[in-house]
Amino acid sequence: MPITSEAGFICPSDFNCMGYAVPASIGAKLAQPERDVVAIVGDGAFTMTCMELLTASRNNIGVVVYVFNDGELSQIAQAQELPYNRKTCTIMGGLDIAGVAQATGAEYLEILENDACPNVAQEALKIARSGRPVIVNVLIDYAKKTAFTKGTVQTNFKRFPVGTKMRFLGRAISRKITG
Ligand SMILES: Cc1ncc(C[n+]2csc(CCOP(=O)(O)OP(=O)(O)O)c2C)c(N)n1
Ligand SMILES: [Mg+2]
Repeated sequence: MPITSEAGFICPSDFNCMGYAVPASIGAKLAQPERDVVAIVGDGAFTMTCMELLTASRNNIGVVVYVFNDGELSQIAQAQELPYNRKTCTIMGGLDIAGVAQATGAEYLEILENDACPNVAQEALKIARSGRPVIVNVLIDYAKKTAFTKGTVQTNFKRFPVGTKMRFLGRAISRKITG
């Protein structure tokens, strides 16, 4: 993702703490009201702090929150599927994102296909600039493994001592065979 301006990107890069995006975007907009502020957040992380949008509505803080909605904690599911050959507890119970918008007074938009991106993004910015927060529900398909998943699995595996490597590999293979 290209970052084209100074101080143009903030994230909780220490422990990648979920729940950061919505309140952080509100804080950023309060600090620099003349700039557009856009948050990108997974549906799991959004669930943690989405009600903060009520604060944004009440105070006319126009942020745009793009929720990457796949119904799962995908980053964890992808990392677990390889060694465990199944999903453990990563499938969520279908958050009604339009309902969150209604509950908090935010505007609700959707991106259901790639082609919709430019128009919806323009519309979202327009509404946000008028002082109303906007939730954009973005349907995401994580059928392919993310670069993060590939990287962390490889890096962690490489760091294991030989004995642990063998143990993990043996378990993964036997789970693949026995299902
Ligand atoms: C507070 C907190 N708890 C747990 C984690 C571990 N964790 C990292 S990614 C992730 C799943 C994120 O799911 P979602 O927000 O839906 O994003 P997706 O991976 O599906 O795009 C979890 C549980 C974390 N980073 N922060
Ligand atoms: Mg998700």
